[in-house]
Amino acid sequence: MTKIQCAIALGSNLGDSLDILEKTLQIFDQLPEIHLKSHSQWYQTAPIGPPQPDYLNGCAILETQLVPDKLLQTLLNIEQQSGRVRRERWGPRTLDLDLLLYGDLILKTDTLQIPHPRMTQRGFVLVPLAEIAPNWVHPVTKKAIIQLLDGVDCSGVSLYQPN
Ligand code: ROI
Repeated sequence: MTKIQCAIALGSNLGDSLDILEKTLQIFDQLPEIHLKSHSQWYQTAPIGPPQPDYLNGCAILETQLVPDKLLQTLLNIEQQSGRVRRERWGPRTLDLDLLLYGDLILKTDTLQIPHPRMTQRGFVLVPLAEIAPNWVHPVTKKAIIQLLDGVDCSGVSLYQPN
């Protein structure tokens, strides 16, 4: 079976976000069906949507043989393990995992849209993704990630500095 490279966005603004995100990378690495190829640094980002604490955001590149549905299910399971009780649409969360890109697949079902429909507008996704996959061509816009960054306001996104 062929292995597909996928891009995942990670975010947290509730609880010990740094610890939650680092543990999530470890979980990725321990799953037999997923290989963690690379991950970005963490970024502190101003919340998009209603007022709430700043987020920590980052991105990871995974290699997997899981079909998109199974990969999504795996991501949801990991979210739940990290203590997320329920998903309020724009509310704070202990862990949010979004499937951004699955090779060059374009897919739209009732439960899953790939590429992620809002990734091209979000600095908190594009900045970390450009760090690890600047030349990945977004299959819908046909633009490389680094090009997509051009049109997006990234003023609320800065490298996280632990103190
Ligand atoms: N805002 C930022 N900065 N980072 C996120 O991960 C994030 N996730 C969300 C909403 C509520 C849209 N805002 C966000 O789901």
